[in-house]
Amino acid sequence: MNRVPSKSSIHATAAVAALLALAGCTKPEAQTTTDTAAKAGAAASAPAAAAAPNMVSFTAKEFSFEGPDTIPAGLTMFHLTDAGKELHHVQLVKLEEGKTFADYQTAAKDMKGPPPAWAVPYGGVNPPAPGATTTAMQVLEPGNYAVVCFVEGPDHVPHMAKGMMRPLTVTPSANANTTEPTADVTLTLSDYTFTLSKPLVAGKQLIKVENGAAQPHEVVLIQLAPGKTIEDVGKWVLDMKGPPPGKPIGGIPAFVKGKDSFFEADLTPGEYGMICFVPDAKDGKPHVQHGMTTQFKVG
Ligand SMILES: [Cu+2]
Repeated sequence: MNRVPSKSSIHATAAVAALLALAGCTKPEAQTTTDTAAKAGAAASAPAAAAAPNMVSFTAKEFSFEGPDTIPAGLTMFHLTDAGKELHHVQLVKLEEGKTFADYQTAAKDMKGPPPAWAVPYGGVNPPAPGATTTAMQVLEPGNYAVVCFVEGPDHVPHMAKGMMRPLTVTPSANANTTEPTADVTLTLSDYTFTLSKPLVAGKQLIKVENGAAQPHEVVLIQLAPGKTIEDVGKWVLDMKGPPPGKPIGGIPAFVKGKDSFFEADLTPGEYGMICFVPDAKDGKPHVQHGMTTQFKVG
C-alpha cells in the first residue's frame, strides 16, 4: 500500500471511487493518491494513515452468515452477498456495558419489545437482491458486536429467530483510518422522513446517511418495478404474495444518531424509493406505517 502523507489530506472521494471500482472484495494491493492529496499532505505532524477502508465480506443464506469473527477498528467497507433465496441484511448491533454475544443471545430469546439499551443498532449493510452484492462503509470502533439478520420471510419470523446471528469482535488498531470519506450527497433520516441534500442522479454517487432523530432509523433503497410505487413495496411486505414490486439495492440498516454510514448508489434512469421498517420507539409499528417512505425519479 502506498504511504499517504496525512490523514486529513486523503482525497477520499477519489480513493473510494477507485476502491468501489475494484471487482470483488479482495484487499486492494495499492491505492492511488491524487496530486491534490500529495500537495495538501504537508502537515507532517499527522501520523501516516491507511486511506483504504478495511474490506470485510459476509455471505448470507437461509439462515446463516459466513464471515470473519474478528476485524480491526477503523474505516470499514462491508460487502454483503446474498447466496440464498430470501432477502438478508447485515445489521450490526454494538454490545455496550461489557455485554457479550452470549448476553445478546439470551436477551434475543424473548425480545418482544425494544432491545435492551446496551444493544445499540449500529448500521451495517442493507439487502441486495438474492444473488447480488451490496456494500456500505463506516468508521468502526473497537468492541463486541453481534451481526444479525432481522429480515422476515413470508412467515413473518425474523431470521435472527432462526439462528441468523453471530459474534463479531472489533479489535483496536494503532493505525486505524478514522477519516470519513467525502460524500456526494447527504441523506438525513428523521421521524418519519428521508431528506436528500440534493437529488440522486444517474450513475455512481456516494451517499452519507445521518440520523437526525432520537430513535434508530434505516434506509432501504429500492429500484421500483415498472408502474409500481414505494407504497406497493410497503404493502407487499405484509404478505409477500406475487412478484415483488421492486428490487432492493442496498442502504443502511438501523442505526443511532451519530453513527454515520456511507453507501454508493449506481443508478440507471427510472423510479426509486426509500423505506424504513424499523419498529417505532413509541408504538412498535414499522416506520413505513408512519409514512417513512419516499419516491423519486432518476432521469
Ligand atoms: Cu425509521
